[in-house]
Amino acid sequence: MHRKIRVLIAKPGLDGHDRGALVIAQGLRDAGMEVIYTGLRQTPKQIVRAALQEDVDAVGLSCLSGAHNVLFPEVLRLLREEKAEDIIVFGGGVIPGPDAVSLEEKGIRKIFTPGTPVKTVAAFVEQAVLESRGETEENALEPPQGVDHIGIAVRSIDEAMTFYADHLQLKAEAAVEVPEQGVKVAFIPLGNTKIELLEPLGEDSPVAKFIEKRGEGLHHVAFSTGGLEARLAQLKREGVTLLNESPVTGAGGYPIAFLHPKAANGTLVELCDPSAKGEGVKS
Ligand code: CMX
Repeated sequence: MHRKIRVLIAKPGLDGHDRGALVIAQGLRDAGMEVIYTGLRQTPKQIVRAALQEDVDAVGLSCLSGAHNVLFPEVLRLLREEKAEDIIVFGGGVIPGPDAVSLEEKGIRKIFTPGTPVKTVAAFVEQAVLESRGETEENALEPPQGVDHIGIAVRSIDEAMTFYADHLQLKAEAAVEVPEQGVKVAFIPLGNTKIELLEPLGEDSPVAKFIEKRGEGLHHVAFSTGGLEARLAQLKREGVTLLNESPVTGAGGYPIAFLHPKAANGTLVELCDPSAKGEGVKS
C-alpha cells in the first residue's frame, strides 16, 4: 500500500490573505493527503524547517504579495542546501504568466493560477509524488501523439465531397454508419491525419441538432492517445467532465471518448486510441 502523501502548505512573506491556501489545503485533504498548514507570514527558512520536520513529500507555496520571484527560489535554494531537493515544490497566488514560466524553469514544479480547480492541483500533486517515489505506471501522462481527425458536421457527405474532391483533389474512404451515435461518417485521409465528415442519420441525431443550432461546420477535434481508460480516469480525478465515462467504439473501429466542451473552451474534444483498433471496448 502507498504511504499517504504528506504536503506542507506554506505562506511565505508578508501578505495576509490565506483563503486560497486554506481551500487548497482542504482540497488536498479531501483527496486523501495529510496536509500541514504553516499559517501566515513565514520565512523561507521556517518553511524549509517545517518541511523537513514534518517529512513531507511536497510543499505548496502561496503568495499574493508580489514577492514570489524572491521567496519561491529561496525555498528551493534552502531545500537544496539541506539535500532535500526531492521534495516537490509547487506554487500559486497572483503570479503573472512570464513569472510562472521563469519560476518553473528554476525548479518550481508547477505554478497554478487563480481559478484552477482544486482537483487539478490534487491530481498534479498525487502524480508528481507517486512519480518521484517510482510508484506510477510509466508514461501514464504522455501527451497525445497527434490529431487523429477533425470532425466536420455536414448535411450531406456527397454534397460536401464536391469541395474536397473538386477543389482539393482529396478522396473519401467508403462511408460507414454508426447508428448508436446517429451518424454516417466518411473519412478523408490527409497527411498524417484525417477529415471526418459527419452526416446525421435522422432528425434526432445529435449531429442534426448541432447543425440546427450552429449550422454546418467544425464539430470536434480528435486526439490520438494510448492508454485511453487510464487517461479518462486521470481526467476525471482532475475534475474534467467526461461525456463518455468509458470508451465506446468510434467510426474507425477503435475506442473513443468525448470530453465535455467546457473543458476546452467550447471545443468538443474526442480522445481515441487507433492502436486498439479491433480490440473492442469493455461493456
Ligand atoms: N461542439 C460544442 N459543444 C457541443 C458539441 C459540439 N460539437 N456537441 C455538444 N455540445 C455541447 C452541448 O451543447 C452540451 O452543452 P451543455 O452541457 O452546456 O448543455 C454539451 O456539449 C453536452 O452535449 P449533449 O448533447 O447534451 O451530451 P450527450 O452526452 O448527449 O452527447 C455528444 C454528446 C458529443 C456525444 C453528442 O452530442 C454528439 O455529437 N454525438 C455524435 C458523436 C459523433 O460525432 N460520432 C461519430 C463517430 C465518432 C468518431 O469515431 O469520431
